[in-house]
Amino acid sequence: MTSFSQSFPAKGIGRRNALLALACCAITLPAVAQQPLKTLLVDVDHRNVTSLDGNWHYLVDQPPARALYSPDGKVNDKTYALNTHPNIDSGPHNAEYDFATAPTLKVPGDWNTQEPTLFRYEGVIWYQRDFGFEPKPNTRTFLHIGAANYKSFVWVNQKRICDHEGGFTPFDCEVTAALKPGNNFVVIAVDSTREVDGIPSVGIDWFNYGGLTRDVSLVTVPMQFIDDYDVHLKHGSTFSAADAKTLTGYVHVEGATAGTPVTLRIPEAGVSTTVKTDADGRAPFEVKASKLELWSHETPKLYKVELATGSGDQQDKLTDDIGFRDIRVDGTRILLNGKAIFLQGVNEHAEAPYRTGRVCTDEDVKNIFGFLKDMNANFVRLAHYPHDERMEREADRDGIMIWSEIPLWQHISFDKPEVYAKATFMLNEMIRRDRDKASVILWSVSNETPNNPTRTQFLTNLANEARRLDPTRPITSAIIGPHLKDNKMVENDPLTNALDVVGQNEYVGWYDGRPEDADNIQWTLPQKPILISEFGAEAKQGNHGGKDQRWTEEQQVNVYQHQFIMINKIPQVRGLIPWILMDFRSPTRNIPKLQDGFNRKGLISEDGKKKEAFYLFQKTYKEHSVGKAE
Ligand code: GCB
Repeated sequence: MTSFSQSFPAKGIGRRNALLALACCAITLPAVAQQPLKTLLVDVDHRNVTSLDGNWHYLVDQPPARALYSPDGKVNDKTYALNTHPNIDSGPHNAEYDFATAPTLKVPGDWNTQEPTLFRYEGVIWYQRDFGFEPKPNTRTFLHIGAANYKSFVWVNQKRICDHEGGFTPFDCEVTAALKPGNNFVVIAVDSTREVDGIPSVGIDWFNYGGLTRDVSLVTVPMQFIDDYDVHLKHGSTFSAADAKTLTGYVHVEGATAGTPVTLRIPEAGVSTTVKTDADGRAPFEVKASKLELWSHETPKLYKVELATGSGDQQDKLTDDIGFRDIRVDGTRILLNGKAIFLQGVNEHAEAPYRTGRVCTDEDVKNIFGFLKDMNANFVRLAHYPHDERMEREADRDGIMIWSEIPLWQHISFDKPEVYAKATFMLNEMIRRDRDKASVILWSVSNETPNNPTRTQFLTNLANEARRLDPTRPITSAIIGPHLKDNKMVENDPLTNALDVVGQNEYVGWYDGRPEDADNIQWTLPQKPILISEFGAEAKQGNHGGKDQRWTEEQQVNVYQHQFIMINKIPQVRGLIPWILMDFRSPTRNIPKLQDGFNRKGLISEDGKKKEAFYLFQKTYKEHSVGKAE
């Protein structure tokens, strides 16, 4: 529990105590026996797949989850995973569960908002569904799970296939050997229990929605197949718009022997080339486009990229829609295609507008982007974990830039090597899924972590790992502290040294001081691009009163107006990211009538009603009246 005894710059004593209390009472469950999964398929949403979305039977395995975990903490393969039908009416009485007659939950979807009795349930739920399948010779089949919160244990036809830890990134389990012609079934136990050594850990300020929260499918591919690729504009030491025509990257062919040909075609850009894999199945390339329009907020141009390897029935062919652009930091500026930009953004949790629950449909994404466009935003921070891939797809099409982060939130067990290993898994999965999305301009490694040497070392290593995985994007993190003292705020967290762009969270006017204190604050900040990555105040939509009256829309506006005065005086601020677009569920927000289980810092209520502060940002962003690109 070292991480919880470390000193942490809490914004409010009450909040801090709440986190500590959660930490003491958490039960530590057995760690998942996670093996690095062999592969992770990218671009699954463009492949021809067999969708397993729809109704799945479910059974609740209430804590201590004795069907899933044996008393020694091991995962039990011989209970519900077998999906045997019990002799309920006759014969020897052998088992007391039955999926066939069990109720169903929709996949994708969290369980909490689908069934009232599961609303506050945190624990294990077993999912089961039948599916028909006709295996084809010389193919391999993967079960692709878009995300399941938090741990998953997967069986197909009674065989344990894989385990996965991490609630917000995709994973693939190979099921080729387990499938048979005709009827098959899959059983997935999902455990949403928070753990001290999990990422995130136990104390979070959002709702821990459990379940198979994203799309599930079966993906059949030839014996050698494209499982990963990176096609991007060459990222040299300098950028010149006139020369920006070279595309580079790699295509990885799983199972390929050295010398396997791979073709890359982008007809509209005049690209057509064939390259060969090395002994690791990786085919690096560098190719010149005859013409190339760069992706930007104003011109979100996407190209059809075609990749292919193999021939006849062993051909694997993929298409993707990819934009090409250059993002880099120069001194205190952020340059997109060589041009200094100012990010007019907002934070967003993956909370579905109107219906509430985890975002998982096209409709949810359409509603969120409707708000972003209405607000005149060009940027969104997807807090505090990777969101549904639909978000990046829509952002690519709409020209909205994205900050994407892993759920390394506040206190986690920074002293444990196994937690570092988990963090690198999650980072890998996030970058791998979205590295070909032009909209993603920043990877973030963490949010508001306690300032101490163990943490700093952990996150410095992680930031370097992110750069190793993707040398083309700046790395950031949201930092909290300093606190207001004598009109001064001095940011001296050494973690800033490891970052290209510094996310500065601060809540002057809400957790810290009075709104008007902001006017005279003198900030000392690193000479790097700074994004004010969280700031704001709570207001209950429809609650009106004086500008100094807490919880009113007027006070929320007042806080932001004073923030704007302060921000306009900080020369290296390159973006505004108010906390937060929409009110979101958080079980720790327990003031009746005002919060009712929601964090009310939204500019919009959970049922889609805009607060006054929304209109303030709409106008400010339209007029570009706060902040400068250089
Ligand atoms: C923060 C956290 C965010 C919280 C927010 C708040 O600093 O990063 O996750 O929800 O403050 O409302 O307190």
